[in-house]
Formats: sequence, structure tokens, C-alpha cells
Amino acid sequence: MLIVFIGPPGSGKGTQCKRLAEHFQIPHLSTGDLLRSARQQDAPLGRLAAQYMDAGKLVPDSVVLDLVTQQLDKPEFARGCLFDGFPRTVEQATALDAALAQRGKALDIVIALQADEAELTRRMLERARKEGRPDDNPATIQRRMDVYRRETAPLLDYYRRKGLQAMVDAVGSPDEVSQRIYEAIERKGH
Ligand code: B4P
Repeated sequence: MLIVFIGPPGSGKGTQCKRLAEHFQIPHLSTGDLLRSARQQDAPLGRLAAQYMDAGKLVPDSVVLDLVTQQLDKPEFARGCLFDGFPRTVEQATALDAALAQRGKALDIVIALQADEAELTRRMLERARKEGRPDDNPATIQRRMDVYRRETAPLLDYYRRKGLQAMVDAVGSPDEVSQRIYEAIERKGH
């Protein structure tokens, strides 16, 4: 099963992918986590990524695509993958389609999480209080929302035209949202 999760910052992509990865026993590939781990290693790529992340901007496509394609040929990905926060631009989406096609695969469904901006901001400020993530501050949150609208939201149309998109209401308890996702996957016949 190959599933993409799209949603504005704070919509619960990471939260839901962790649950689904356990449920379906397939790997969870979060580009945010990969970039944060590159940053912790203090390698040149991590330092470059940190500049973009702390400013609330997208890390350049070439950097993200290198990180993802390195993962796709690992044996654990043979059973499927939950793509969390990737793709985030139309260029990343077309590159993912091509990389999967080269491997004789294609996406099964794209889950598009939906929530209003006030709720998203509340969640990220709460996370800032608990975890102190450097990009969870009011100015950067606003920038990330703008970047989502401008660069990532066009993907909704891209996947709708391919018949892959399932809109899911992301407001409610994490259990309620997971239930809606399972139902969307079932409706796609999986
Ligand atoms: P991400 O790590 O993907 O961060 P995010 O969009 O904020 O989502 P995240 O998964 O962390 O939050 P979630 O919604 O689960 O990206 C960070 C940065 O990395 C980007 O800004 C960008 O710079 C860079 N980046 C990543 N991928 C990239 C790509 N493909 N291309 C270029 N750049 C890229 O949860 C948020 C909070 O809400 C959590 O605290 C959670 O506990 C809470 N929450 C979740 N569900 C809830 C619910 N139902 N009710 C209440 N709270 C809930």
C-alpha cells in the first residue's frame, strides 16, 4: 500500500502516519523527520535544510528528492509506504510518480487532511510549549501556512484529476481522525 498524506502544518500528518504505520505494518517516511535528523547530524545538508525550516520555507526540491529516493530501494519499502509531508510541490509529486513507475509501482490513495487555521495554530503553539520545536513560533507558523497555500495546495488538484484524492476532516480526537482515514481507504477498495 502506497499512501500520501497532504495537509497544512499541524493537521496531524505525523500523528496519523505513526498510527497507520503500526496498524498496516508498513514504513512511515516523513521528510520533516528525515530533515530534522540530517540537521542533528550537523552535516552540510542538515545545516542547509535548517536554514529553510527555521524560516518556515520549503527545503529545495533537489535536497528532498535525494533523501526520499535513497529510502525507496530499502527492503522494508517493498511492502508499501506512508509518505508524510511529501510531496509538497508539484515538482516533487511528478518526481515521485516517475520514481514509483520506474519500480513498477503507483500510489493507491492521497489522504488530504483538512482543518481551519485557528485550530492548526493552536496545536502548533501547544507543541511549542511541550517540545520547543524551533519552527513552531507565531511568525514562522504564519509563513508555513502561506507556503502551504501557495506551493502545496495546488497538489490537491493534481491528485484529484488522477482520481486519487480523499478529503478527510482532521478536526476531532486523533482516534476519530484515524477512523475517518480507515473509512476513506476502505472506500478506495483497499
Ligand atoms: P513537517 O515535519 O512535515 O511538519 P508539519 O507540517 O508541521 O506537520 P507535523 O507532521 O509535524 O505536525 P502534525 O500535523 O502531525 O515539516 C517541517 C518542515 O520541514 C517544513 O516547514 C519544511 O521546511 C520542511 N519540509 C518537510 N517536508 C518537506 C518537503 N517535502 N519539501 C520541502 N520541505 C519540507 O501535528 C501537529 C501537532 O498537532 C502535534 O503536536 C500533534 O500532537 C497535534 N495534533 C495532531 N492531531 C491532533 C488532533 N486530532 N487533535 C489535537 N491535536 C492534534
